[in-house]
Amino acid sequence: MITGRLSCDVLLYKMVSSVNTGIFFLLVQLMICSSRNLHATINPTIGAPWPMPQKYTPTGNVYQIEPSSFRFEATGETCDILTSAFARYKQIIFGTTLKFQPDHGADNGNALAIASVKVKSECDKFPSLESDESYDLVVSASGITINANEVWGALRGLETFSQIIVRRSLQYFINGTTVTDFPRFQHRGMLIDTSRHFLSVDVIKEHIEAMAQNKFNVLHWHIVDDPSFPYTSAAFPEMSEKGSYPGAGHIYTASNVLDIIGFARMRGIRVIPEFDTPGHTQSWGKGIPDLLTKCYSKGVFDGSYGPVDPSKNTTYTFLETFFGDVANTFPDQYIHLGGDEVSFGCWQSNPDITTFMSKMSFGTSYSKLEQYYMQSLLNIIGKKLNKGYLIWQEVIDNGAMVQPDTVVEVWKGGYEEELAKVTKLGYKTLLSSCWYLNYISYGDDWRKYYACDPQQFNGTDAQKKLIIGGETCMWGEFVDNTNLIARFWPRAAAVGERLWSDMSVKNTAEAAPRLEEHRCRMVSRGFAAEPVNGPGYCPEEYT
Ligand code: CP6
Repeated sequence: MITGRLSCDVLLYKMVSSVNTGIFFLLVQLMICSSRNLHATINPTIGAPWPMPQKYTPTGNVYQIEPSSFRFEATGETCDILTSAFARYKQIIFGTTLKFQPDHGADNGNALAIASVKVKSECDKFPSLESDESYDLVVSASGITINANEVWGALRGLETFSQIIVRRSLQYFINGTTVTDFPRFQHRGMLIDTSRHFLSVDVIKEHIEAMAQNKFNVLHWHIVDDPSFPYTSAAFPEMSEKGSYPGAGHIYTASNVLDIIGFARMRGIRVIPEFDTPGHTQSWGKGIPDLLTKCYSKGVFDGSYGPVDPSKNTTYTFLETFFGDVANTFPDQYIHLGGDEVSFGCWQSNPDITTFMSKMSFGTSYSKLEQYYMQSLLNIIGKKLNKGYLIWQEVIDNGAMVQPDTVVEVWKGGYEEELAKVTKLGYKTLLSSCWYLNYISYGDDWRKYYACDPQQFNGTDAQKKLIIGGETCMWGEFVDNTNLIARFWPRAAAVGERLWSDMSVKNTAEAAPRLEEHRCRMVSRGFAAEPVNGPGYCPEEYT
């Protein structure tokens, strides 16, 4: 076991024992060591959790755990989420070695056998923006306890518990520890894009499992877009029949979607679908022929289509039925409505739109037309379907009136100004601009993701409180089943720590070895997580 104290003691010993070391160096070293011991983030530490808990205090004591006798015990509320988490974490911690694990119990006086998990309330619901994910974890000679107000905190505590256990030569050790933990931000999301390339249900589940390991709590499912429409709408099944990629199995059936939502719920992860309109909708037009704007060239329909046609009444009756089904299918209180990157060229070319514009007195302002469309859609979702919504920043930039509980996602460059602007208007805000993980480059780019802080902009404390978190995005143009996991992980873990841990946890030199250990931990759990810091290796114990 190496703790900060021990490694400092070793350093001090070396200093003192080298005869010519001056008193000055000794003092400097003493200062560094004592200041390190004041902080919980000690390096290098084996079995250090990622993301770093708010308060993490290893005691320096080490206990052994016997796989054959170890069990979890619920001492408060319990439900399916907790019992399946017990089974899952037993498997994660001891894995298949459980089968041939020799029992060391007889010769170990200091083995811990039971982890007691106490949940005060709320066990069998769906996670939400208001979920309480806080927990305490104590590992001492008198036992292992996890205390949480809600089951969501117990899940995060179980994850931390699984990380501070270290396997060495088929024996399991755990660091004596006191953890008090809660997330810095309530919304810690990851965007996947299943329109540019289809992602299988299995790969999505594998990704959700990796999210849980990194304490992310929102899967932002950008499920449809221009290239394909894999979502099976109960009300309009022709949309996926005609709009999905051809060939077998490029759709998500209703039961696939429920399966993914249920799998995520068990891990305290919300599934927020995005149905992006009025742009990014080419695939919608295959099943619903009159939905999109006909584009004209020299006064005649040229055979191509633009954004959703905002001038027709039928558009809005369609949207109400379509989103009615979406609202029933996805239990989360929020739906992402997109609203980004609307190009006006096709609208400008269409004579019916021109007539509608003058009837509505929009002049030649196509952003007024866009605003009119978004406003009507937001009213359907907010007032008729009683759901909250997330939108991309353009909707606010174009001046639409949105519900006060709207969440605005900032994704463009110049995000500091945009965060200041959107929070000044009083909206809850998410940042994703600095976390586009579909961009890849050679080297340890996790450092730049780690450095980006969503509350670093010019604003009041009240404005900063409106930042509810952030999202890392994996746009799918060059990503499918073959590379989703490796492209996300472990680079996204850097974002995971930024969104979970205290803002003072930002020293990359300190984070680097912990992230390296965490990456090995991901590999040991079967994820194809890439190397992070250049040349290196994972300990044999993890392979
Ligand atoms: N698709 C949709 C995209 C993007 C957006 N919306 C996107 C734009 C620019 C970059 C990456 C992704 N592919 N529907 C913008 C939110 Cl750099």
